Amino acid sequence: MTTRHTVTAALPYSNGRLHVGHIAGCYLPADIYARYLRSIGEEVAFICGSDDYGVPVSLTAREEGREPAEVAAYYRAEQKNDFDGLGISLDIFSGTSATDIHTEVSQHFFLALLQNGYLEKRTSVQLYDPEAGRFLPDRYVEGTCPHCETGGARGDQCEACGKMLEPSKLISPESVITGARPEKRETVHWFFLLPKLQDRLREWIRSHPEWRPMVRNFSLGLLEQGLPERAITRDLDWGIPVPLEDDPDAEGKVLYVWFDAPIGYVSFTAQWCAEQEGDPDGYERWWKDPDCRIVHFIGEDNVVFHAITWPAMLMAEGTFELPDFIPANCFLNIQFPGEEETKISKSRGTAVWINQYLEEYDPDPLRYYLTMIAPERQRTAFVFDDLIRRNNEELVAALGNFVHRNMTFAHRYFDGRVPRRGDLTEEDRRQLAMIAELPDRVAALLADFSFRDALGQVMEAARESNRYFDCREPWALRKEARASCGTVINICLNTIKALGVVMEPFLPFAAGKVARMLPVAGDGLNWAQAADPLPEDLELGEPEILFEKLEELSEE
Ligand code: B3M
Ligand code: ZN
Repeated sequence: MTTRHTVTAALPYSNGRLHVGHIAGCYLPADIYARYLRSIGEEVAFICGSDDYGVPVSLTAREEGREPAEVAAYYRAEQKNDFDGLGISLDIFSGTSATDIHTEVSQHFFLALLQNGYLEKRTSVQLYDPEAGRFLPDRYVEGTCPHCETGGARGDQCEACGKMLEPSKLISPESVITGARPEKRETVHWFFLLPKLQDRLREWIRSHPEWRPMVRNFSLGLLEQGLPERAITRDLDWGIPVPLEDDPDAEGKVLYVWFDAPIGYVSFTAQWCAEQEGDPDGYERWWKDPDCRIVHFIGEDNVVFHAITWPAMLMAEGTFELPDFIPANCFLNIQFPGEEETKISKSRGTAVWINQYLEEYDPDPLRYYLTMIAPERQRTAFVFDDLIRRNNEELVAALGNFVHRNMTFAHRYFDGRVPRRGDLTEEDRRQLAMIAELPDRVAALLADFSFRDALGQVMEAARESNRYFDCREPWALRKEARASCGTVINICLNTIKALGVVMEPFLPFAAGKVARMLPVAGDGLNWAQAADPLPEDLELGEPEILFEKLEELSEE
């Protein structure tokens, strides 16, 4: 059995803050998974950092009249606050322009690929803005997608059909800087010879029937069409320099952002190992050991890069393990009151920002709602009033209520201690059986990346537990059958313990309160011991409210 897992979440471009779409896409599922693995006692490296180079950050820097490095550092810090506020339990959140380690590892990859015969220098024709006097790589050009004919497609990838593009293939291209119609000019670049790896890639993807169709079929489809050679360098002044000092062609060239970005997963792991253990080579146990499972959480627009180009880079470098699983979520749309469902968009102002949310609300309700509507297999829509409603009707009314009614009961009538468990009725046995199998039931779904269903099971268990409480009527038993009353409360407190464990990956803040209310010595609140009985007579912590009832939004 695996005991070590490298869990990564896509690197956010450091050119903006995070909104609910980012979180639902990959950061929350990755966090749920990492927390679950830790709870079952596995070793985890949960790695992320900002994606600083290339056109996205340069363009923002242009708009904001600042240097790209400054923009990257600013948004990286803001993103880190958002992650911390939501309890995204990353082991490291670095950035691709934050350290020299990333530069070194990226340049190593470039040189290894060159040496192994997977890179070749080519003279290529690129778009050039005569007014700005510069080349226009990637998103510096927009136009109509040659595949699906959607307008406004970016030069690197069409958002509508997901295909990778070349700016020179766009129909009616325009410079994003000046709006000018670009000219074609020759320039030298290094090309990644992807066709050489096509067969290996196909074989490898075929060997993973367990992947989601969105990842597997989409990638196999691209392989079917044949992979093109891709330029992995750019004429830009913001990026990692091509490490060929003796080659005049390398002057002014940097690595393509999608070349260095996934390398960030490795370089941030090395940075983390250096910081933790003083040994940057420690990253090898997370990346070069076949017994370590590598999982990349991403959004739907990043599939090509994680299922094809990044694995191809790893194959070409030759000393790394390939990813084991690539859970990709679809996009999250948004719907405002009285309006149609729409894409989340910064420029159109259709987004809910994490920092703004956290100014008013607790993180758990958002984590709950985003998991319950997770776009795991299709796009779904974020509706703020639904978040409020589900907080009130589900978190407060089912989970919070069960915990609160039992904690207050125990404090009031059992001196704030776990009462003795006596003879069991049929219902008592059924409730105990339910909590005994709950951890395995939730675990099976988590291991299968079905987070939405897993959380559904937790909530169903909470509802069933309320039914048990109501049917056993401890308030009535208290007078005529105190021992039975104690048994019921004992079973309910044990239920809270089990619920506290299985809710932790999803609702870590509430789970922290449960841990304070049931102060089990040692590491009693872990997955394996979720259903082990609480010591009788254990002194309970003060009752805490797990979830606050929220007011529906007034029209603003
Ligand atoms: N920076 C995120 C995006 O496409 C991109 C992910 C990189 S993961 C290596 O929005
Ligand atoms: Zn398209």
